Amino acid sequence: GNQERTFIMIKPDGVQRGLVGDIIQRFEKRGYKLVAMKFKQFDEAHLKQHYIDLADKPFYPKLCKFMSSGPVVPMVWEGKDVVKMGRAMLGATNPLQSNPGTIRGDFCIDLGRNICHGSDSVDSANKEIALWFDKTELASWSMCTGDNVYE
Ligand code: YYY
Ligand code: MG
Repeated sequence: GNQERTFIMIKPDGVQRGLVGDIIQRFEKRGYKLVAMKFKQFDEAHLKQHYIDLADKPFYPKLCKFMSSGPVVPMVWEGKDVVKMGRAMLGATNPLQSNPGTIRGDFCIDLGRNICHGSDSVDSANKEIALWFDKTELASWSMCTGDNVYE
Protein backbone atom coordinates (compact mmCIF):
# COMPACT_ATOMS: atom_id res chain seq x y z
CA GLY A 1 0.00 0.00 0.00
CA ASN A 2 1.08 3.57 0.67
CA GLN A 3 3.55 2.39 3.34
CA GLU A 4 5.96 0.66 0.93
CA ARG A 5 9.57 1.73 1.47
CA THR A 6 12.67 1.80 -0.71
CA PHE A 7 16.34 2.52 -0.16
CA ILE A 8 17.75 5.24 -2.43
CA MET A 9 21.36 6.39 -2.20
CA ILE A 10 23.23 9.22 -3.88
CA LYS A 11 26.68 7.83 -4.72
CA PRO A 12 30.00 9.70 -4.20
CA ASP A 13 29.92 10.94 -7.83
CA GLY A 14 26.42 12.38 -7.36
CA VAL A 15 27.57 14.18 -4.21
CA GLN A 16 30.73 15.52 -5.91
CA ARG A 17 28.71 16.78 -8.86
CA GLY A 18 26.32 18.76 -6.67
CA LEU A 19 23.25 16.69 -7.53
CA VAL A 20 22.06 15.97 -3.97
CA GLY A 21 19.37 18.66 -3.99
CA ASP A 22 18.03 17.78 -7.43
CA ILE A 23 17.74 14.08 -6.68
CA ILE A 24 15.99 14.62 -3.34
CA GLN A 25 13.69 17.18 -4.94
CA ARG A 26 12.46 14.70 -7.56
CA PHE A 27 11.26 12.30 -4.86
CA GLU A 28 9.77 15.12 -2.78
CA LYS A 29 7.96 16.67 -5.74
CA ARG A 30 6.56 13.32 -6.84
CA GLY A 31 4.86 13.11 -3.44
CA TYR A 32 6.98 10.47 -1.76
CA LYS A 33 7.74 10.78 1.94
CA LEU A 34 11.28 10.99 3.30
CA VAL A 35 11.67 8.60 6.23
CA ALA A 36 15.45 8.67 6.84
CA MET A 37 18.61 10.25 5.47
CA LYS A 38 22.34 10.53 6.28
CA PHE A 39 25.38 12.27 4.81
CA LYS A 40 28.48 10.26 5.61
CA GLN A 41 31.44 8.32 4.21
CA PHE A 42 31.20 4.55 4.84
CA ASP A 43 34.02 2.00 4.81
CA GLU A 44 34.61 -0.61 2.12
CA ALA A 45 33.43 -3.48 4.36
CA HIS A 46 30.01 -1.82 4.64
CA LEU A 47 29.75 -1.39 0.87
CA LYS A 48 30.85 -5.00 0.33
CA GLN A 49 27.92 -6.05 2.48
CA HIS A 50 25.55 -3.73 0.60
CA TYR A 51 26.57 -5.22 -2.77
CA ILE A 52 27.04 -8.80 -1.48
CA ASP A 53 24.77 -10.25 -4.24
CA LEU A 54 27.32 -8.98 -6.81
CA ALA A 55 30.33 -10.51 -5.01
CA ASP A 56 31.17 -12.82 -7.92
CA LYS A 57 31.11 -10.05 -10.55
CA PRO A 58 34.42 -8.74 -11.93
CA PHE A 59 33.47 -5.12 -11.14
CA TYR A 60 32.62 -5.83 -7.46
CA PRO A 61 35.98 -4.75 -5.93
CA LYS A 62 36.22 -1.47 -7.84
CA LEU A 63 32.52 -0.75 -7.24
CA CYS A 64 32.89 -1.16 -3.45
CA LYS A 65 36.12 0.84 -3.46
CA PHE A 66 34.52 3.71 -5.38
CA MET A 67 31.39 3.69 -3.21
CA SER A 68 33.55 4.10 -0.10
CA SER A 69 35.75 6.83 -1.66
CA GLY A 70 33.64 9.72 -0.39
CA PRO A 71 30.44 10.68 1.40
CA VAL A 72 27.13 9.28 0.17
CA VAL A 73 23.50 10.14 0.92
CA PRO A 74 21.59 7.00 1.93
CA MET A 75 17.84 7.60 2.20
CA VAL A 76 14.59 5.80 2.86
CA TRP A 77 11.55 6.93 0.85
CA GLU A 78 7.99 5.79 1.43
CA GLY A 79 4.83 5.69 -0.70
CA LYS A 80 2.70 3.77 -3.17
CA ASP A 81 4.78 1.48 -5.42
CA VAL A 82 7.92 3.42 -4.42
CA VAL A 83 10.34 0.50 -5.07
CA LYS A 84 9.33 0.19 -8.74
CA MET A 85 8.79 3.94 -9.22
CA GLY A 86 12.16 4.69 -7.60
CA ARG A 87 13.88 2.44 -10.13
CA ALA A 88 11.94 4.12 -12.94
CA MET A 89 12.94 7.57 -11.67
CA LEU A 90 16.61 6.47 -11.55
CA GLY A 91 16.58 5.05 -15.08
CA ALA A 92 18.41 2.06 -16.56
CA THR A 93 21.63 0.92 -14.85
CA ASN A 94 23.72 1.87 -17.89
CA PRO A 95 23.19 5.64 -18.34
CA LEU A 96 23.58 5.32 -22.11
CA GLN A 97 20.35 3.30 -21.96
CA SER A 98 18.58 5.55 -19.41
CA ASN A 99 15.76 7.63 -20.87
CA PRO A 100 16.08 11.41 -20.76
CA GLY A 101 13.88 12.60 -17.89
CA THR A 102 15.31 9.98 -15.53
CA ILE A 103 18.04 10.90 -13.04
CA ARG A 104 20.70 8.83 -14.81
CA GLY A 105 19.36 9.79 -18.25
CA ASP A 106 19.68 13.46 -17.40
CA PHE A 107 22.97 13.59 -15.50
CA CYS A 108 25.44 10.85 -16.40
CA ILE A 109 27.15 8.80 -19.10
CA ASP A 110 29.25 5.95 -17.67
CA LEU A 111 28.04 2.75 -15.95
CA GLY A 112 30.56 3.08 -13.10
CA ARG A 113 29.52 6.72 -12.49
CA ASN A 114 25.73 6.39 -12.54
CA ILE A 115 25.32 8.64 -9.45
CA CYS A 116 22.50 6.85 -7.63
CA HIS A 117 21.34 3.53 -6.21
CA GLY A 118 17.80 2.21 -5.79
CA SER A 119 16.52 -1.09 -4.35
CA ASP A 120 15.41 -3.57 -7.02
CA SER A 121 12.64 -5.28 -4.99
CA VAL A 122 10.68 -4.91 -1.77
CA ASP A 123 12.77 -7.73 -0.33
CA SER A 124 16.11 -6.03 -1.11
CA ALA A 125 14.69 -2.71 0.10
CA ASN A 126 13.98 -4.22 3.52
CA LYS A 127 17.47 -5.75 3.70
CA GLU A 128 19.16 -2.52 2.59
CA ILE A 129 17.16 -0.33 4.97
CA ALA A 130 18.16 -2.63 7.86
CA LEU A 131 21.83 -2.49 6.78
CA TRP A 132 22.04 1.31 6.49
CA PHE A 133 19.70 2.47 9.26
CA ASP A 134 18.96 1.67 12.84
CA LYS A 135 15.21 1.40 13.57
CA THR A 136 15.47 4.54 15.72
CA GLU A 137 16.71 6.52 12.68
CA LEU A 138 13.47 5.94 10.73
CA ALA A 139 11.21 8.94 11.36
CA SER A 140 7.54 8.37 12.03
CA TRP A 141 5.57 11.33 10.71
CA SER A 142 2.66 12.16 8.43
CA MET A 143 3.02 14.60 5.53
CA CYS A 144 0.49 17.41 5.63
CA THR A 145 0.20 16.98 1.84
CA GLY A 146 -0.98 13.37 2.18
CA ASP A 147 -4.65 13.98 1.27
CA ASN A 148 -3.59 15.87 -1.85
CA VAL A 149 -1.19 13.20 -3.07
CA TYR A 150 -3.42 10.17 -2.43
CA GLU A 151 -7.19 10.07 -3.09
O1 YYY B 1 20.76 -1.89 -9.38
P1 YYY B 1 21.65 -1.10 -10.32
O2 YYY B 1 22.51 -0.10 -9.58
O3 YYY B 1 20.89 -0.45 -11.42
O4 YYY B 1 22.65 -2.14 -11.03
P2 YYY B 1 23.35 -3.48 -10.46
O5 YYY B 1 23.32 -4.50 -11.54
O6 YYY B 1 22.77 -3.85 -9.13
O7 YYY B 1 24.87 -3.04 -10.26
C1 YYY B 1 25.25 -2.21 -9.19
C2 YYY B 1 26.16 -1.14 -9.69
O8 YYY B 1 27.37 -1.72 -10.17
C3 YYY B 1 25.64 -0.33 -10.87
O9 YYY B 1 24.80 0.74 -10.46
C4 YYY B 1 26.90 0.17 -11.51
C5 YYY B 1 27.93 -0.91 -11.20
N1 YYY B 1 28.20 -1.76 -12.38
C6 YYY B 1 29.43 -1.67 -13.01
O10 YYY B 1 30.27 -0.87 -12.59
N2 YYY B 1 29.70 -2.47 -14.10
C7 YYY B 1 28.78 -3.35 -14.55
N3 YYY B 1 29.06 -4.10 -15.62
C8 YYY B 1 27.52 -3.45 -13.92
C9 YYY B 1 27.27 -2.65 -12.83
MG1 MG C 1 21.19 -3.31 -7.97
